Amino acid sequence: MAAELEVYISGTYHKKSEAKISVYDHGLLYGDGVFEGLRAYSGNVFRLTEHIDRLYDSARAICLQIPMEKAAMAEAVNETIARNGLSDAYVRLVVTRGAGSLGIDPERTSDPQVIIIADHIALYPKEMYENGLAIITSATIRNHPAALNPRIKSLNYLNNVMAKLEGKLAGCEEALMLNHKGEVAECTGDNIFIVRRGELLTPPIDAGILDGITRGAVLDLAGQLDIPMRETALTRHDIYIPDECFLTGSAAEVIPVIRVDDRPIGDGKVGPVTKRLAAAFHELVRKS
Ligand code: PXG
Repeated sequence: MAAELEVYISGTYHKKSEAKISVYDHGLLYGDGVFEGLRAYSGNVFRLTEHIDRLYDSARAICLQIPMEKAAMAEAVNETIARNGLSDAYVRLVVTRGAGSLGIDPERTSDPQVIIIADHIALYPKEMYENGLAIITSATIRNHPAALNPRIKSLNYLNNVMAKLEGKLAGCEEALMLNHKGEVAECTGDNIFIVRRGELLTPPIDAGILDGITRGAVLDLAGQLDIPMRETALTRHDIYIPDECFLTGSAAEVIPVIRVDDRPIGDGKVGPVTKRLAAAFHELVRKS
């Protein structure tokens, strides 16, 4: 596409190079805001309603009033994709607390900003979808639910950024985060699943994780494919001994994991249940 992408900011479109937000915005100053990452396939946003519901729930949890109705938000997302001539796209929806005076107090702000970016995303190289990803367990734990609940997709991702950095420094594209109890939570931007003796296992939401929309879709697919599944607390032990392991996320989709902390998972190759679910997921998003 020749034309420069356009970004939606609170009702108007700006060229990507000119799309700007105030340096006094508390989204920048304090990470005070929420976001969503969505995918469109052939012009259709996958599970748009669920993403918008989660965005409004995140906002509500931090007492941030989004200055538009959900229906208008959905329309703005679709319009941003269409206006940019995109059909397969990644959409980043951001709502900031807005510009204010210095000081943490959210009451010192006014005018929350709604930003919609439609662009492309490539989180992992194609080769890793075929042959699997190596991950490490990060020493950085997931946010304690009593501090900043991981269900809130807030602009405070520094904890996850630090864990991702640990992964990168160890030569891995993703890193597993444990929760404050030492149980498996999720990766920095993806939920985690394992397969053990034919059963699909994933940590429950109360392990302190994001209620992933791809995670939910994969659990639905497992039900439809008669793959036994359970949401259950997992430890590092469980993650070291399964037959298969994979991650899910809007950006990542379904990506196999073949090594954890340098230990091979199963036979070190992408397993059959992972392949089945990845194929079913691709079919689902393409007909959504
Ligand atoms: N856990 C965390 C911490 C996430 O941030 C997921 C799980 C997967 O959730 P969904 O609903 O997407 O299945 C996420 C989502 C990025 C990027 O830019 C990250 C996500 C989504 C889109 C883009 O790295 N993470």
